[in-house]
Amino acid sequence: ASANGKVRGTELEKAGLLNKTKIAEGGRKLRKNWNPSWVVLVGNSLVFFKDPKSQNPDSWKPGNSCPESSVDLRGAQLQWANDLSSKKNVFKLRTVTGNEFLLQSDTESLIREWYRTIQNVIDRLDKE
Ligand code: I3P
Repeated sequence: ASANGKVRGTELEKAGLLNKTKIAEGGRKLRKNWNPSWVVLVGNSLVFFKDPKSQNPDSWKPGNSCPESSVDLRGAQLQWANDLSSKKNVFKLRTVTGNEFLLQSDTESLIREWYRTIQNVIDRLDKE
């Protein structure tokens, strides 16, 4: 645990609403199904919630809510993917297990900020 009492790797880094679709599972292509998702970057994971109640800042904490799914960012790859969608401001996240997600926002500054923050976590994990 660090000086402020939080166990390293469990700090909330970022949270917000993005459009999300999963496009592959274990390398197998899936049919797109875009949905708004409350996305939380905490420690080494990106956690997805579909419940709007999850937007309460306390609800991401362990035991307080039920995430839809969670992605381990260790070894993950990020790339801009405007060629993979008719939507603008889209990037693709690929996990080591071959799961692929597209994340999108109409607000360019917002999606850039997410890209940068997730890439920083991936880079940090690569160096461990
Ligand atoms: C898909 C839906 C998606 C679209 C996708 C379509 O149709 O319109 O929104 O992705 O395009 O196939 P359906 O609802 O019938 O499954 P984008 O919004 O990202 O363009 P795609 O097949 O070219 O990926």
